[in-house]
Amino acid sequence: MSYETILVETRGPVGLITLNRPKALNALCDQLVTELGQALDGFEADSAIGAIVITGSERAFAAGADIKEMAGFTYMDVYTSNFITAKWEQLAKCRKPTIAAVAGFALGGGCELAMMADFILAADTAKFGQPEITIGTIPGAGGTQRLTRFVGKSKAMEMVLTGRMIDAAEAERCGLVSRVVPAAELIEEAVKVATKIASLSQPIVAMAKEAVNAAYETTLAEGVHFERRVFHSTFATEDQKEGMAAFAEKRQPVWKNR
Ligand code: CO8
Repeated sequence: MSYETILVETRGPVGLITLNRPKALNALCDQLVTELGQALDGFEADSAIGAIVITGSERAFAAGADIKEMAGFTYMDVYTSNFITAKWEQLAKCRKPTIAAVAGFALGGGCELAMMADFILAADTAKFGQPEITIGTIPGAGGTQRLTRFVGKSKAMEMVLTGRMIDAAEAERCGLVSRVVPAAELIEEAVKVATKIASLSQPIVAMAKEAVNAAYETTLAEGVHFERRVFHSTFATEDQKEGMAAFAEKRQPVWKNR
Protein backbone atom coordinates (compact mmCIF):
# COMPACT_ATOMS: atom_id res chain seq x y z
CA MET A 1 0.00 0.00 0.00
CA SER A 2 1.38 3.45 -0.81
CA TYR A 3 0.84 6.40 1.49
CA GLU A 4 1.35 10.14 1.02
CA THR A 5 1.36 11.42 4.58
CA ILE A 6 3.06 8.63 6.52
CA LEU A 7 6.01 6.28 6.05
CA VAL A 8 5.47 2.64 6.95
CA GLU A 9 8.23 0.09 7.46
CA THR A 10 9.09 -2.94 9.53
CA ARG A 11 12.13 -3.43 11.72
CA GLY A 12 12.10 -7.17 12.41
CA PRO A 13 8.95 -7.85 14.43
CA VAL A 14 8.23 -4.12 14.93
CA GLY A 15 5.93 -2.04 12.74
CA LEU A 16 7.22 1.53 12.46
CA ILE A 17 4.92 4.34 11.33
CA THR A 18 6.43 7.80 10.76
CA LEU A 19 4.08 10.77 10.41
CA ASN A 20 5.37 12.62 7.38
CA ARG A 21 3.95 16.05 6.59
CA PRO A 22 7.13 18.02 7.33
CA LYS A 23 5.91 21.33 5.88
CA ALA A 24 2.94 21.36 8.25
CA LEU A 25 4.79 19.98 11.30
CA ASN A 26 2.84 16.72 10.81
CA ALA A 27 -0.53 18.43 11.35
CA LEU A 28 -3.11 15.66 11.47
CA CYS A 29 -5.21 16.24 8.37
CA ASP A 30 -8.00 13.85 7.47
CA GLN A 31 -5.85 12.00 4.94
CA LEU A 32 -3.10 11.43 7.50
CA VAL A 33 -5.53 10.08 10.09
CA THR A 34 -7.10 7.80 7.45
CA GLU A 35 -3.70 6.51 6.32
CA LEU A 36 -2.57 6.00 9.91
CA GLY A 37 -5.68 3.86 10.49
CA GLN A 38 -4.96 1.80 7.38
CA ALA A 39 -1.34 1.23 8.45
CA LEU A 40 -2.46 0.20 11.94
CA ASP A 41 -4.99 -2.23 10.42
CA GLY A 42 -2.21 -3.74 8.31
CA PHE A 43 0.07 -4.29 11.29
CA GLU A 44 -2.79 -5.63 13.43
CA ALA A 45 -3.49 -8.25 10.76
CA ASP A 46 0.17 -9.24 10.32
CA SER A 47 1.10 -12.05 12.72
CA ALA A 48 4.82 -11.32 12.19
CA ILE A 49 4.37 -7.94 13.91
CA GLY A 50 4.48 -8.00 17.71
CA ALA A 51 4.55 -4.27 18.53
CA ILE A 52 4.05 -0.93 16.80
CA VAL A 53 6.00 2.33 17.12
CA ILE A 54 4.55 5.66 15.96
CA THR A 55 6.86 8.59 15.55
CA GLY A 56 7.20 11.92 13.77
CA SER A 57 10.16 14.08 12.82
CA GLU A 58 12.90 15.62 14.93
CA ARG A 59 10.96 18.90 14.90
CA ALA A 60 7.46 17.62 15.52
CA PHE A 61 5.64 14.45 16.46
CA ALA A 62 2.51 16.36 15.39
CA ALA A 63 1.53 20.00 15.94
CA GLY A 64 -2.13 19.13 16.27
CA ALA A 65 -5.16 18.69 14.09
CA ASP A 66 -4.86 20.55 10.81
CA ILE A 67 -6.09 24.02 11.76
CA LYS A 68 -6.30 25.20 8.16
CA GLU A 69 -8.43 22.18 7.20
CA MET A 70 -10.93 22.59 10.03
CA ALA A 71 -11.01 26.40 10.33
CA GLY A 72 -14.10 26.82 8.15
CA PHE A 73 -16.14 23.89 9.46
CA THR A 74 -19.63 24.75 10.73
CA TYR A 75 -21.36 23.14 13.68
CA MET A 76 -23.48 21.08 11.29
CA ASP A 77 -20.33 19.91 9.44
CA VAL A 78 -18.70 18.60 12.59
CA TYR A 79 -21.92 17.28 14.14
CA THR A 80 -23.17 15.40 11.10
CA SER A 81 -19.74 13.93 10.24
CA ASN A 82 -19.22 13.11 13.94
CA PHE A 83 -15.83 14.87 13.72
CA ILE A 84 -13.78 13.49 15.60
CA THR A 85 -14.74 10.22 13.98
CA ALA A 86 -13.94 6.75 15.22
CA LYS A 87 -10.82 6.56 13.07
CA TRP A 88 -9.14 9.00 15.48
CA GLU A 89 -9.60 6.45 18.26
CA GLN A 90 -8.10 3.59 16.26
CA LEU A 91 -4.71 3.83 17.95
CA ALA A 92 -6.36 3.61 21.38
CA LYS A 93 -8.26 0.51 20.27
CA CYS A 94 -5.21 -1.30 18.84
CA ARG A 95 -4.82 -4.77 20.38
CA LYS A 96 -1.09 -4.95 19.75
CA PRO A 97 1.25 -2.95 22.01
CA THR A 98 1.91 0.58 20.77
CA ILE A 99 4.63 3.07 21.65
CA ALA A 100 4.59 6.77 20.72
CA ALA A 101 8.17 7.97 20.21
CA VAL A 102 7.91 11.74 20.55
CA ALA A 103 10.49 14.35 19.55
CA GLY A 104 9.70 18.04 19.16
CA PHE A 105 6.12 19.31 19.34
CA ALA A 106 3.25 17.06 20.42
CA LEU A 107 0.47 19.61 20.58
CA GLY A 108 -3.32 19.45 20.57
CA GLY A 109 -4.36 16.39 18.57
CA GLY A 110 -0.66 15.43 18.46
CA CYS A 111 -0.51 15.17 22.25
CA GLU A 112 -3.87 13.38 22.21
CA LEU A 113 -2.61 10.89 19.62
CA ALA A 114 0.53 10.20 21.66
CA MET A 115 -1.62 9.60 24.75
CA MET A 116 -3.62 6.96 22.85
CA ALA A 117 -0.49 4.80 22.58
CA ASP A 118 0.26 2.35 25.40
CA PHE A 119 3.16 4.53 26.50
CA ILE A 120 5.19 7.50 25.38
CA LEU A 121 8.97 7.54 25.04
CA ALA A 122 10.15 11.12 24.76
CA ALA A 123 13.24 12.67 23.25
CA ASP A 124 14.82 15.38 25.38
CA THR A 125 13.52 17.85 22.76
CA ALA A 126 9.87 16.88 23.23
CA LYS A 127 7.26 19.50 24.10
CA PHE A 128 3.71 18.58 25.03
CA GLY A 129 0.70 20.85 25.17
CA GLN A 130 -3.02 21.31 24.63
CA PRO A 131 -3.05 24.80 23.08
CA GLU A 132 -6.59 24.57 21.65
CA ILE A 133 -7.83 27.24 24.09
CA THR A 134 -5.56 29.77 22.35
CA ILE A 135 -7.31 29.20 19.00
CA GLY A 136 -10.85 29.31 20.34
CA THR A 137 -11.63 25.65 20.88
CA ILE A 138 -10.91 22.82 23.32
CA PRO A 139 -9.25 19.40 23.00
CA GLY A 140 -11.56 17.10 21.03
CA ALA A 141 -9.74 13.79 20.75
CA GLY A 142 -9.71 12.83 24.41
CA GLY A 143 -7.22 15.41 25.73
CA THR A 144 -9.26 16.67 28.66
CA GLN A 145 -9.85 13.08 29.79
CA ARG A 146 -6.57 11.27 29.09
CA LEU A 147 -4.27 14.13 30.14
CA THR A 148 -6.14 14.43 33.44
CA ARG A 149 -5.71 10.71 34.08
CA PHE A 150 -1.99 10.93 33.29
CA VAL A 151 -1.00 14.09 35.19
CA GLY A 152 -3.88 14.81 37.59
CA LYS A 153 -6.38 17.65 37.73
CA SER A 154 -4.16 20.56 38.68
CA LYS A 155 -1.60 20.27 35.91
CA ALA A 156 -4.18 19.19 33.31
CA MET A 157 -6.32 22.22 34.17
CA GLU A 158 -3.36 24.57 33.92
CA MET A 159 -2.30 23.11 30.56
CA VAL A 160 -5.81 23.05 29.08
CA LEU A 161 -6.84 26.48 30.40
CA THR A 162 -3.64 28.31 29.44
CA GLY A 163 -2.20 26.26 26.58
CA ARG A 164 1.18 26.14 28.37
CA MET A 165 3.59 23.61 26.90
CA ILE A 166 5.66 21.35 29.13
CA ASP A 167 9.09 20.07 28.23
CA ALA A 168 10.29 16.47 28.32
CA ALA A 169 11.67 16.69 31.86
CA GLU A 170 8.39 18.04 33.25
CA ALA A 171 6.46 15.44 31.24
CA GLU A 172 8.54 12.69 32.84
CA ARG A 173 8.14 14.17 36.34
CA CYS A 174 4.37 14.25 36.04
CA GLY A 175 4.05 10.77 34.54
CA LEU A 176 2.99 11.71 31.02
CA VAL A 177 5.95 9.85 29.51
CA SER A 178 7.61 6.65 30.63
CA ARG A 179 11.16 7.84 29.94
CA VAL A 180 13.26 10.56 28.31
CA VAL A 181 16.15 9.65 26.01
CA PRO A 182 18.58 11.74 23.94
CA ALA A 183 16.90 12.81 20.69
CA ALA A 184 19.49 11.06 18.53
CA GLU A 185 18.65 7.73 20.20
CA LEU A 186 14.85 8.00 20.23
CA ILE A 187 13.89 5.72 17.32
CA GLU A 188 16.59 3.18 18.10
CA GLU A 189 15.47 3.01 21.75
CA ALA A 190 11.75 2.83 20.86
CA VAL A 191 12.41 0.00 18.38
CA LYS A 192 14.57 -1.76 20.99
CA VAL A 193 11.80 -1.61 23.59
CA ALA A 194 9.21 -2.68 21.01
CA THR A 195 11.45 -5.58 19.93
CA LYS A 196 11.70 -6.71 23.55
CA ILE A 197 7.90 -6.69 23.86
CA ALA A 198 7.54 -8.46 20.50
CA SER A 199 9.93 -11.20 21.69
CA LEU A 200 7.53 -12.19 24.49
CA SER A 201 4.39 -14.31 24.23
CA GLN A 202 1.97 -12.25 22.14
CA PRO A 203 -1.24 -13.48 23.80
CA ILE A 204 0.20 -12.92 27.28
CA VAL A 205 1.33 -9.42 26.27
CA ALA A 206 -2.19 -8.73 24.95
CA MET A 207 -3.69 -9.91 28.26
CA ALA A 208 -1.31 -7.70 30.26
CA LYS A 209 -2.25 -4.70 28.10
CA GLU A 210 -5.95 -5.40 28.57
CA ALA A 211 -5.50 -5.62 32.34
CA VAL A 212 -3.60 -2.32 32.61
CA ASN A 213 -6.16 -0.60 30.39
CA ALA A 214 -8.95 -1.81 32.68
CA ALA A 215 -7.51 0.51 35.35
CA TYR A 216 -8.76 3.45 33.28
CA GLU A 217 -12.26 2.16 32.80
CA THR A 218 -13.38 0.71 36.12
CA THR A 219 -13.26 0.81 39.92
CA LEU A 220 -10.27 -0.55 41.86
CA ALA A 221 -12.24 -3.55 43.15
CA GLU A 222 -13.58 -4.46 39.71
CA GLY A 223 -10.17 -3.86 38.12
CA VAL A 224 -8.43 -6.15 40.62
CA HIS A 225 -11.13 -8.78 40.03
CA PHE A 226 -10.67 -8.50 36.25
CA GLU A 227 -6.89 -8.77 36.67
CA ARG A 228 -7.26 -11.93 38.78
CA ARG A 229 -9.49 -13.56 36.16
CA VAL A 230 -7.03 -12.69 33.36
CA PHE A 231 -4.14 -13.91 35.53
CA HIS A 232 -6.01 -17.20 36.06
CA SER A 233 -6.60 -17.48 32.32
CA THR A 234 -2.85 -17.30 31.60
CA PHE A 235 -2.71 -20.77 33.20
CA ALA A 236 -4.80 -22.07 30.27
CA THR A 237 -2.04 -21.12 27.81
CA GLU A 238 0.87 -23.20 26.55
CA ASP A 239 3.12 -20.19 26.98
CA GLN A 240 2.60 -20.06 30.78
CA LYS A 241 3.71 -23.71 30.95
CA GLU A 242 6.68 -22.99 28.69
CA GLY A 243 7.71 -19.80 30.54
CA MET A 244 7.70 -21.39 33.97
CA ALA A 245 9.34 -24.63 32.75
CA ALA A 246 12.10 -22.61 31.06
CA PHE A 247 12.71 -20.71 34.31
CA ALA A 248 13.04 -23.96 36.30
CA GLU A 249 15.28 -25.51 33.63
CA LYS A 250 17.47 -22.36 33.45
CA ARG A 251 16.93 -21.86 29.71
CA GLN A 252 15.28 -19.30 27.46
CA PRO A 253 11.57 -19.92 26.77
CA VAL A 254 10.43 -20.74 23.26
CA TRP A 255 7.06 -19.06 22.93
CA LYS A 256 4.34 -20.74 20.89
CA ASN A 257 1.98 -17.78 21.04
CA ARG A 258 -0.69 -20.18 22.22
N1 CO8 B 1 -2.34 22.86 11.51
C1 CO8 B 1 -1.99 23.27 10.27
N2 CO8 B 1 -0.76 23.77 9.98
C2 CO8 B 1 0.14 23.84 10.99
C3 CO8 B 1 -0.17 23.42 12.30
C4 CO8 B 1 -1.48 22.91 12.54
N3 CO8 B 1 -1.84 22.43 13.76
N4 CO8 B 1 0.92 23.63 13.07
C5 CO8 B 1 1.86 24.16 12.28
N5 CO8 B 1 1.40 24.29 11.03
C6 CO8 B 1 2.12 24.81 9.85
C7 CO8 B 1 2.25 26.33 9.94
O1 CO8 B 1 1.07 26.95 9.47
C8 CO8 B 1 3.43 26.54 9.04
O2 CO8 B 1 3.01 26.45 7.70
P1 CO8 B 1 3.40 27.62 6.62
O3 CO8 B 1 4.91 27.54 6.55
O4 CO8 B 1 2.72 27.19 5.38
O5 CO8 B 1 2.94 28.90 7.21
C9 CO8 B 1 4.32 25.34 9.30
O6 CO8 B 1 3.46 24.35 9.88
C10 CO8 B 1 5.43 25.62 10.31
O7 CO8 B 1 4.85 26.18 11.47
P2 CO8 B 1 5.35 27.55 12.13
O8 CO8 B 1 5.92 28.46 11.09
O9 CO8 B 1 4.23 28.09 12.98
O10 CO8 B 1 6.54 26.99 13.03
P3 CO8 B 1 7.09 27.61 14.41
O11 CO8 B 1 8.32 26.85 14.71
O12 CO8 B 1 7.16 29.09 14.34
O13 CO8 B 1 5.96 27.26 15.50
C11 CO8 B 1 4.39 25.83 16.62
C12 CO8 B 1 5.70 25.93 15.82
C13 CO8 B 1 4.53 26.49 17.97
C14 CO8 B 1 4.08 24.35 16.81
C15 CO8 B 1 3.26 26.51 15.82
O14 CO8 B 1 3.26 26.02 14.47
C16 CO8 B 1 1.88 26.29 16.37
O15 CO8 B 1 1.50 26.94 17.34
N6 CO8 B 1 1.09 25.40 15.75
C17 CO8 B 1 -0.29 25.17 16.12
C18 CO8 B 1 -0.37 24.38 17.40
C19 CO8 B 1 -1.81 24.20 17.80
O16 CO8 B 1 -2.54 25.12 18.10
N7 CO8 B 1 -2.26 22.92 17.82
C20 CO8 B 1 -3.58 22.58 18.19
C21 CO8 B 1 -4.45 22.47 16.97
S1 CO8 B 1 -6.14 22.23 17.37
C22 CO8 B 1 -6.25 20.58 17.74
O17 CO8 B 1 -5.31 19.83 17.65
C23 CO8 B 1 -7.58 20.12 18.17
C24 CO8 B 1 -7.60 18.63 18.34
C25 CO8 B 1 -8.98 18.15 18.36
C26 CO8 B 1 -9.07 16.82 17.71
C27 CO8 B 1 -8.68 16.88 16.30
C28 CO8 B 1 -9.68 16.28 15.40
C29 CO8 B 1 -9.34 16.30 13.90
